[in-house]
Amino acid sequence: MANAIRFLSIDAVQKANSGHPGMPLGMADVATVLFAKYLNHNPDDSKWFNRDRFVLSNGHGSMLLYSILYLTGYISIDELKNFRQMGSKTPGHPEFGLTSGVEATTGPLGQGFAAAVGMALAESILKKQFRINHYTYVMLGDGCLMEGISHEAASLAGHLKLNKLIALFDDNDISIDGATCLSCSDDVEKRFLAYGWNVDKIDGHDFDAISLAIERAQKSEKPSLICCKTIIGKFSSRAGTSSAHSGAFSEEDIKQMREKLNWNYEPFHVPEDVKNAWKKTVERAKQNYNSMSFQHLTSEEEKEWIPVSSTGMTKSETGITEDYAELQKQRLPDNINNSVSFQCVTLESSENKELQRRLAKRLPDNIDSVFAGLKKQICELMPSEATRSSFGRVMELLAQHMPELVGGSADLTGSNCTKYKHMQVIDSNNYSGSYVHYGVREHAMAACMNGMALHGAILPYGGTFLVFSNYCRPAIRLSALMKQQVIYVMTHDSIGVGEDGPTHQPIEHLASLRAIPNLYVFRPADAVETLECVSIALEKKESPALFALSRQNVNYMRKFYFDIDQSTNLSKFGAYVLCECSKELKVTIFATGSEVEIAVEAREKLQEKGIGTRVVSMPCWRLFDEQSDEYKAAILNNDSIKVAIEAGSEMGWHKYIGSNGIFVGMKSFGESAPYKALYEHFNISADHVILVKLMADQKVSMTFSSELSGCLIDLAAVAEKPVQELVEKIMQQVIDEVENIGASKIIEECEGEERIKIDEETLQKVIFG
Ligand SMILES: Cc1ncc(C[n+]2csc(CCOP(=O)(O)OP(=O)(O)O)c2C)c(N)n1
Ligand SMILES: [Mg+2]
Repeated sequence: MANAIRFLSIDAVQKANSGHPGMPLGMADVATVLFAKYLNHNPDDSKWFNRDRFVLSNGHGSMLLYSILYLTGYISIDELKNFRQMGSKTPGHPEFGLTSGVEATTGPLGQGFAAAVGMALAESILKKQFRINHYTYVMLGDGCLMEGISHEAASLAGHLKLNKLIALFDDNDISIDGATCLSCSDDVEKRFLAYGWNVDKIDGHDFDAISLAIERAQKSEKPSLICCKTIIGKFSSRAGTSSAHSGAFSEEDIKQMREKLNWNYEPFHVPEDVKNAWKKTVERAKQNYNSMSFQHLTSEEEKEWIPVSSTGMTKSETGITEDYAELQKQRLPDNINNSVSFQCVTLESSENKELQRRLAKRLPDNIDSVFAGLKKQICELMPSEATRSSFGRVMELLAQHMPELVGGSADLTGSNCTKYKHMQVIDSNNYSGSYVHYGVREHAMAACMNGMALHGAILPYGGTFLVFSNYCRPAIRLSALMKQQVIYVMTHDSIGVGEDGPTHQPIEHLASLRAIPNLYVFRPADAVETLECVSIALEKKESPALFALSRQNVNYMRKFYFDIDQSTNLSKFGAYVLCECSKELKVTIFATGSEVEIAVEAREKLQEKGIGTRVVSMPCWRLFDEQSDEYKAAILNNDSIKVAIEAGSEMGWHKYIGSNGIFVGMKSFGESAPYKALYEHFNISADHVILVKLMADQKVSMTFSSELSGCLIDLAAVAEKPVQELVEKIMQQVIDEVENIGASKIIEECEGEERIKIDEETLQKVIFG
């Protein structure tokens, strides 16, 4: 049976002339024992809720999994023949959602392992709510264990005593560069013992040893690591060397392997007796399916009951009557009727409905009215508060109605506003809570949330500072790629962090996160927008959402939107006119989050000067991009001067404000200072917006005269007090910069004043960076 995995794997790699045969050749024996004897699964119902989860963290060995998925009836032989080809269900690395039986997208080493920790955690949390009972198996290699994320994830799993987690380590001492001793001399056993794991060391080619180790692990009270000593590329001429890791073998090599293992068949051919042996393993797994809980029930009638075994409950605890059990037995297929006794129990029909709701990711029926009630309250209250507090305000209420919400933070609970009064903390003695203290483990937190979301019936959210989203980024990318609904709560979203300084002040983060496809990055301006964005995120069932939330208080902004009926969710357009101009439209100011109030202040001042200005609040770029062309054109209004204000990187903004648009934001890292001083220092202020707008106007005349000082002097004449000071400051900056860059400059006397002449290119460089 194991050799079927071996030959299917090498046949597929040969045909594709690309792929990784070494790992399947080495781990075929371990995988065979696991799938044949232990893994509970059902190819006819691959989403069976109580199935054991199997994650291939060393995703480069995808052919091992695909071979098994073929042998157990998930995919066809043609898919194996199409390995790594366009449109096949057998891409280079396993992809969740594409291939039935693939539990997680893996390939970035270590991510699958951490996701498996999340799945095991989900099982522990849900066990009480839905009486599920399954194992999470994860296969991983040296690479996964070298990756830092494996430390965080293993440490968390050990702390939480996730004893249903069983990790099968392909302990082959080889990675791409050669022997692992080139770069690593960890004692993996001691490392995991120190994390509080149960560790076993076996010969990964000894079937009995594999069986015994899995059985020991199943009984363990701790998570288990089974170090399986294997030979990479076993039976090939490259066995035991890094050259077996990837790439097709020579024809001669393949011929010798076929001879050695007596496998005298055409490529992709599996003899009937071996096929049958694999089929039998499916029958075993299916038998458990029929006698275990949570099948996907289809008929209306059956939805009212769920058979359960292995619950550890006595007959009386199940609360079922013999009559009822009899009735359920009659519904079961004949072949297993006898193996099921009174183990059929009803879940309270409400409990079952709740499970169906959560698996389908349907929101509770009353959620619209919950949102509407809170929105009304906020509109009356008009709170000036940090958007992280607004987020907490919204989630606190929602979490009381949505038990699927499992929150957490990477040791910043109070700062992230992620834990609410009614929430119990999950710990190794009690998993019935809904809050995880992830510790300072952002990598693992994000990847575990993926695992929980993949598991089903949980909607995870977790927080850290936006600047540390970089530590979550690989997992965020995978949430987006796997279409998983995970909510990332990223507070302290700009230089508004203040005194903690540039290490804690995100600059390029919004731009880089917005670049991730399918990730909805929300940066709400106030409490109402925060509520609206949360409600949108809950509807996005196939996308992760990331909230960039302010540390500092922001004013309530929606009061500037003049509509008595505030019920429309304006944020769902991604960008909308918050303040319309009351004169002919000359300027449109776009802003997000805490900078929206600066935009509104600038608008007021420009309007006073007779310059018609509108403010567009833009809480989510992606949503705006999805609007109709007409809507986008109406908002972008290409005839007005466009200004964008965001205390972050300029990158991406010119898509909306055009190449001539004016960006007011960050061009460097921040500084350590009180936040108000920082906004002033970096010229993120209403006055600066006015100044650059006026300068932009002047630029037009600059085409006739390249005398910058003239421009500034004229400007000084029209500007009022604070702006005038700013003009002087900027003039000085210009002079300094011109000197710095050594640009040619001519200082001349003109009507008793000193003037500098510089060319327009230099001017642009100095003013606009
Ligand atoms: C995060 C990450 N870094 C690098 C790689 C590229 N890569 C793929 S497999 C591999 C070596 C992994 O070694 P091991 O897990 O021991 O696999 P084996 O060669 O034993 O199959 C590397 C570096 C990757 N897939 N993910
Ligand atoms: Mg290895």
